[in-house]
Amino acid sequence: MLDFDFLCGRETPSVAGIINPGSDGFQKLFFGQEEIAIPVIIGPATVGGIRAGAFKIGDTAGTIDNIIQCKLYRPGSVGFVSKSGGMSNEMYNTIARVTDGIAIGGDVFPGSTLSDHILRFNNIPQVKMMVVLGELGGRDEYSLVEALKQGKVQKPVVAWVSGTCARLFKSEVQFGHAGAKSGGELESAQAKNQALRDAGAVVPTSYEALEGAIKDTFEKLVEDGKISPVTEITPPPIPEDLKTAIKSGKVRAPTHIISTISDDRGEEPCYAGVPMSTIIEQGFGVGDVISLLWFKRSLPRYCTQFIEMCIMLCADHGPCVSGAHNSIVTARAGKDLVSSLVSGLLTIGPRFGGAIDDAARYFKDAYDRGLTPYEFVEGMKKKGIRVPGIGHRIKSRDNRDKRVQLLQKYAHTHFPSVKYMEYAVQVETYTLSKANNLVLNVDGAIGSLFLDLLSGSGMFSKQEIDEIVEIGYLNGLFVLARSIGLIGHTFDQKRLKQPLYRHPWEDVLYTK
Ligand code: Q5B
Repeated sequence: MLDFDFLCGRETPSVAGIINPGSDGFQKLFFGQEEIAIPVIIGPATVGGIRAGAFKIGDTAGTIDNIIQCKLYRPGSVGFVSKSGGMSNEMYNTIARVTDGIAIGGDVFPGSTLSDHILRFNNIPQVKMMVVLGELGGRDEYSLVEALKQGKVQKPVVAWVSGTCARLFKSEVQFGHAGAKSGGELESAQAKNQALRDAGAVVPTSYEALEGAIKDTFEKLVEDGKISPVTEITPPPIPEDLKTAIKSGKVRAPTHIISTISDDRGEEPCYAGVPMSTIIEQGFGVGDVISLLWFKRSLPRYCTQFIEMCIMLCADHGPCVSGAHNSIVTARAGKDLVSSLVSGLLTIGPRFGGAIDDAARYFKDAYDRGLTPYEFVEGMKKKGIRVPGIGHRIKSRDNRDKRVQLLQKYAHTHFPSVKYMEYAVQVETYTLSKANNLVLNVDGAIGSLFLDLLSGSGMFSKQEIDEIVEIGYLNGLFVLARSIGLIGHTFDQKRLKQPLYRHPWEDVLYTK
């Protein structure tokens, strides 16, 4: 309908709302090249109607190509009324150059009659002749016969009542429409055609001859000077939908997103080219999936096991750490899972859990430049930067972090080289000489050991390692791991039906 409006040169769309019972909201549609939002209110129950060159409602007249072929984008001189919307489409084609019509529907009790419209057309000066397409069943055509007999219609009427084939059937036949069932001789197509003919309508001998009858009547009116043939106009081209144009190879459009890690378009999703069935059948674990989706390659088993160890060891560290505390407070404020999770995740940063990338960056830089632990730590101090990966609130020389020890033990057994981790331990030895709690923490252990994994596995070029460290992949391990714990804490609070958290006054130092 909007394309039709555009074709007719309307400046504003004729569609104010979309009728669709049970639905609401807005639908986004094109009006020419511009997108508009139309409210959804009620729903169409008919093929619709059309006034050539002015207004179209519903699907009547079919595709835009058909509408253009039938020249319905501009008014003509023929008023057309039919008992069927579907049959109208065929008649639009037949009448082609000169149409202006409406379908009244094939129901037993239609809302308007053929003669209603013929009399209306009779009063429209622009309409010079009328075409009627009736059908067997009902007596509607006789109201037109009466109007013709009473001289109420002054313009030529070309009519045809379809359904003459009904007589070929031995029993009574119900055609497509509810009202298209002959209820006796008077309602037959033959009787109604004869009555219309007798009343003065132009009625051909068959449907095939209808086009000729319309043509002859139209040409006579032109000859008599009653119709001045319409000056043809070229309708504006309707912009083609991008999808259709691309499909037909007419246009090419740049994509807006590049993706290299996964593809869900085939029979089964693939992670970095590995189909889901392979991942399951070959018993891949979370470490393998992370290898594929983060590093775009399958890493050796000892590497994926190390990744899984990091995830398991960092999944939670009790309810008192920043992330868990935030998630707990948020869950107790009645917020949903995602809000509680995100509230906890947002605490991950340079002091809490998010020091892995910086630890890898600084340890790598210091080791690769050959700095002694003393030069490195004192250099950082001069710059006022705390060494990432060093120091803990509760862990110390005498209370070592078991997670760090487990990771170190695994790496010593499985990694070809642990040079970065050994350097980090030398740094720790130096920082411990300053304070008891300046231990290599879990962030520092993962940061240095991942450098060893990247350089020792032989699976990454020097450039790729630099890129991974520069982009900062490794905090992702803590984010992913700790999400497991934060979700757990959220469920725990909800399960325990904990009330709104309020921090006690006694625990705040109020001072001026
Ligand atoms: N000083 C972690 O600080 C903490 C120093 C340092 C040189 C350092 C601190 C720090 C680097 C960031 C880091 C990850 C904030 C930690 C984690 C996960 C977790 C958490 C959990 C889990 C602790 C006292 C004196 C001061 C400081 C000096 C401290 N750190 N000097 N390099 N790195 N580390 N974060 O204890 O002379 O008195 O001014 O920022 O790696 O987050 O379990 O809790 O799984 O959830 O509050 O394990 O080390 O010490 O701030 O009072 O400092 O030591 O300059 O010297 P603290 P502060 P001064 S793992």
